[in-house]
Amino acid sequence: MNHALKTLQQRFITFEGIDGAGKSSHLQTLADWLQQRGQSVLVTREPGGTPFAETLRGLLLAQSMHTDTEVLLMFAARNEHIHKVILPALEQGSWILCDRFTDSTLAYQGGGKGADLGRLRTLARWVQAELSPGRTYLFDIEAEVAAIRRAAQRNTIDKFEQEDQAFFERVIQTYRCLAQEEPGRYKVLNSAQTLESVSRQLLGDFSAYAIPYLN
Ligand code: Z5A
Repeated sequence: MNHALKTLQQRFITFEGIDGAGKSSHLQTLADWLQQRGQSVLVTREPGGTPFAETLRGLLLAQSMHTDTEVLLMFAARNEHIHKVILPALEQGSWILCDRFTDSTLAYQGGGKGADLGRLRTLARWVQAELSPGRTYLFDIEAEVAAIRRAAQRNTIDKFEQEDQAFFERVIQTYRCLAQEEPGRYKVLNSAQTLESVSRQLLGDFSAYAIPYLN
């Protein structure tokens, strides 16, 4: 592997989980932690992160489409995001905190909707080449608990949030398998605990992980 990229991508951190797991809340906690230490931080999300990819996000979250179309649009948005935002920011020495990345496609389109994982991985290799997150946090929570949190919070719901509980159970099970496959990259956080407790788990792990990569 390209040695320079291998070092740079240790600052590429992704946040994963089913909706309502709390990843967006904790992403901001980590951004604040890094900024307080004088680090350059870019907060971004998928699908999205560039004007064009945000346009695709609008379609993906609102329109019904064939699962393969959904997969291809997710990777099209990701390709833009990688080339226009992620790689340039890594080259400038920034930390990147990204709300969802390819693991979401494996979990939602693969686990949730039954798209073939082998084909998804082929597309991931094509689009990402050697790029991979250095650390991925999985906010692990039972689908039932996440649904209660979502119901308490939301006024409007997008296409994915209309899926039933069995769908979200398949998604979280897929995430758990992915985490077992790559224990060096993944850190699983028990997100059923209080916000404070989840923050402690996150910052406890991250402060140890980040030592070699802080400027
Ligand atoms: N998607 C896909 O299918 N394939 C892909 O490849 C990609 C995405 C990249 C948009 O994602 C959709 O795209 C997503 C998957 C699909 N759809 N779904 N469903 P998104 O990330 O933009 O949307 P989201 O997943 O719905 O995330 P969110 O709204 O940002 O939710 P969250 O990050 O999981 O949770 P939160 O907003 O931080 O917290 C939810 C609420 O719970 C909030 O009121 C918090 O205050 C509360 N909360 C959080 N933690 C706690 C604890 N510990 N205790 C009590 N209450 C808590």
